[in-house]
Amino acid sequence: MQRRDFLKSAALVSAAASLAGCNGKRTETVIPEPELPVTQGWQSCYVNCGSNCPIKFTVQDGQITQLETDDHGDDQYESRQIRACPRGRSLRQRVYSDERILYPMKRVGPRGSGEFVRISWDDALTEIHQRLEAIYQDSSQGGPESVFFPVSTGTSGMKTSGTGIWKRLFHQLGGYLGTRGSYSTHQVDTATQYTYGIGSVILNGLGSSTREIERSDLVLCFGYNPQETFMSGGGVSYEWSEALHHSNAEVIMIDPRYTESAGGKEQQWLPIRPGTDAALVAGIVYALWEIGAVDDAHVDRYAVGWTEASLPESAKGKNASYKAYILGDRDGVAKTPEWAASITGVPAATIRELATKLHRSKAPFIQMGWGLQRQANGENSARAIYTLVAIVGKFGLPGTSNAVGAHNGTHAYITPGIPAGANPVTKSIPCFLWTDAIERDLQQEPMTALTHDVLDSQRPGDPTVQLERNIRAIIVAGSNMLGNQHSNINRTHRLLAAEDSKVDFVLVSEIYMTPTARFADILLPEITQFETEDLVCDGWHSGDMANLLATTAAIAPRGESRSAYDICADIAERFGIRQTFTEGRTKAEWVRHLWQTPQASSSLSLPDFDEAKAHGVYREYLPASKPGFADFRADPQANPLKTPSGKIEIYSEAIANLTRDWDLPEGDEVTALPEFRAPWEGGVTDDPDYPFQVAVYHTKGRAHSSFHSHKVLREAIQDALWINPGDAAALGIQNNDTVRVTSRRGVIVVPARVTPRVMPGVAGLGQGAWRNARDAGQEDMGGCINTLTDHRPSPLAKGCTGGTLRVKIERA
Ligand SMILES: Nc1nc2c(c(=O)[nH]1)N[C@H]1C(S)=C(S)[C@@H](COP(=O)(O)OP(=O)(O)OC[C@H]3O[C@@H](n4cnc5c(=O)[nH]c(N)nc54)[C@H](O)[C@@H]3O)O[C@H]1N2
Ligand SMILES: Nc1nc2c(c(=O)[nH]1)N[C@H]1C(S)=C(S)[C@@H](COP(=O)(O)OP(=O)(O)OC[C@H]3O[C@@H](n4cnc5c(=O)[nH]c(N)nc54)[C@H](O)[C@@H]3O)O[C@H]1N2
Ligand code: SF4
Ligand SMILES: [Mo]
Repeated sequence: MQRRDFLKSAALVSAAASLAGCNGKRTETVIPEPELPVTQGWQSCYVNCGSNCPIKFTVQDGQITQLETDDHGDDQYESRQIRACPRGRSLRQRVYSDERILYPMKRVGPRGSGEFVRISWDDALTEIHQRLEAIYQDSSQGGPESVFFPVSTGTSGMKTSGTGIWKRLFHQLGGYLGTRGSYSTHQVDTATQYTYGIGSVILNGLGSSTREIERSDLVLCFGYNPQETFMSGGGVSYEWSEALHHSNAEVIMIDPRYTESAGGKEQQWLPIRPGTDAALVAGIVYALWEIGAVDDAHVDRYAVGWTEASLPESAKGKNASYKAYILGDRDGVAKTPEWAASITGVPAATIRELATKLHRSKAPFIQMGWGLQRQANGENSARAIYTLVAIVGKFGLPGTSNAVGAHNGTHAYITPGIPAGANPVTKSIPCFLWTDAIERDLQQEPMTALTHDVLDSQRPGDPTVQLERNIRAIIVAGSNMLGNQHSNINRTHRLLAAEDSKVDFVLVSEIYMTPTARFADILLPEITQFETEDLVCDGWHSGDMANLLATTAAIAPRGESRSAYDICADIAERFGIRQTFTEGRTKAEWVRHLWQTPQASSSLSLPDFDEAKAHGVYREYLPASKPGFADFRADPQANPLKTPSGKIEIYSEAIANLTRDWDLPEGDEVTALPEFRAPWEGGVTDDPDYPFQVAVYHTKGRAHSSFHSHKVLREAIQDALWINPGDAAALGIQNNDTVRVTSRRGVIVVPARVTPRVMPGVAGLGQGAWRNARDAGQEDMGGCINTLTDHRPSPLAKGCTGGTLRVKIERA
């Protein structure tokens, strides 16, 4: 029985009893129980953290009074409750935040000023229609190619709300300029494509399950912090701690910061200068070679380019092998542990010890996170770590990992969303380059296939593809890119706020008044998930516990907020395509319809929809996968990788060809081997003006910028600049002092946290804090990392380099 029903019947019993008492037929006194207007139901924490944890809500008098987490079942490892982290538990503050946008608004001040007036929905829709129609119909400089959606991750997991709905509408209106890659993993995806043959590290089936750690004797992690980045109780952080609990493996964490994941067990923390992992790998490989621990024949069997013999014909006779690189045959620099120590900050003796440990280990579990690849040289850092896997040679065995990560590649349930349809515009740019498509005069100086990796899916491989139209309209739904999450925010501010900005129209549909919302011309209020129903399945990083949930609305929409679906249906109506957009269904009807759509890979026969809504969480444990590359190891001929050679490509002929064809900006270099190249504002750069590197990280206090407005989280997890006690003393900085942090792009003002948990010469800063500056170039009192970062893309992937920066730190 539901608690609600139980309460009702209890109330009826006591009412009956007291009535009986009045009639004088019974004598005992029964205290009447009031009937509580309490309802409970299920919601989800939709956010881009990789999971979608179930949330149980209680509503009283039309207000959400309490949130709890998954409470089903016996909570054993294989039937575990998918408990929400503190962020999910704080979601009441999302619904009732002071920052909620409750009415449509129109900008009155300059762009970015945040000055708006309230307007009616009717006026908002009319203006959106007029502005968009003007741009779509301008055949000289407008048209679909000039409409743009920045990367939008805030509604990940939603099936009938959020970004996907907006994209459906815009596909039907004529499309928009496409993007490729993500801010998350563009460099490591590219590295994985060229080295292992698959262009994504997420849900690709290549990696090992975290549970392999139970059978490992050495866990070696490069910038991997699952306890903070994958916090779902159903997911990877739980698997990680359980696996370590059942394992005798030695754990070594290579990270500029001593992270949450490094605490608790007997582990070794090796602080490393940001952006130098490829040098560390080279030093380790040299040390392995030095002690005779590399079996050339074994490596050559599985990989291309360790020895001269395994190089492709085009590369032979040029000292182009990785071994030649290590020994310095081409550049005269042997990549000894001493060489690596001078770059990375990891002592040479420690590098030699590490090599010995890898040599002795029977089952090394080598893993990497992605902070190390959100860097100027991120592709080569990731490729170098894959190279270490190949050269150590112990992959595909129980207890090992090939460094791809804990992505089993198996979803038990895939709930379809309202189909977004295809984008009629076939041209796309790497997602990080959108501000260039505003800044450059593309009619004079187009972005091309060879300069900016512009692609046209209808003309694959065509080097003459180019983008000649600037971005004129920006549609933001589920993203904080304009004001916070894209690098060098002061530059974006200037581009959008200029009197003569090429961008004619910025439409933002949001829940909160975010730094991006402040740039809107028209700002629309969207509902939160608690004000609607939807379907949820596990996310892109839910580990081996899958889940499925039908959610219900807890409360009526606040203010005049509306669902993306209803807003888009009304815009579609103005364009005369309402029926095409809705297919005759309301949002609620879509949810029911989608539930009845056969599940792509579910092993569960789905119950009736209404029953499911009352039931809550369905879960399915996915048996731990075999270690990544098991089949490839067993028989590399029969089970080749999807690379051109079928092997692990340490040397990439495809990249060598790009270096010949591409037109790279000065200072950029793309190398056929994963050679170390110092990042432009790197640790080996001697820069007295900006003496500190910054280790940028994803903090447990937010998912990116989402949750920033939850005051309870801001109190619990201080946004502060980590600084080593030695550095702090030299600068006269004490714990909690306010500091001014300056880069070549901007200034932030934040408290300092003096802690030995960050290495000397490096400061630590969590990303995602909301920028707080009215004008471009003004000091940012909110402490947003992207006030400091540079917008220069990485050379190969053209990805986000938001972890490469140097700063100056002073007491404010
Ligand atoms: N709590 C929380 N969880 C999240 C997110 C969030 O914002 N908050 N975001 C989600 C998303 S979308 C993503 S993409 C993932 C991000 O997952 P990651 O990219 O893996 O997370 P980061 O914290 O950026 O980086 C991981 C670690 O790398 C370290 N590091 C930085 N630079 C270097 C380097 O050059 N070398 C080495 N060895 N280490 C380095 C950082 O100090 C950090 O501890 O997390 C997801 N989960
Ligand atoms: N320097 C630096 N920059 C980074 C990173 C870094 O490590 N360093 N990390 C990068 C990474 S990995 C990522 S994934 C990106 C993430 O950057 P974004 O994709 O911008 O993600 P969020 O900051 O979470 O912003 C999501 C927005 O969606 C809104 N939202 C939530 N629900 C709804 C809804 O139902 N409807 C609508 N319309 N909006 C909704 C939220 O209020 C929030 O403002 O940031 C990147 N930026
Ligand atoms: S782990 Fe992610 S999905 Fe789960 S409650 Fe936390 S932020 Fe939400
Ligand atoms: Mo991300």
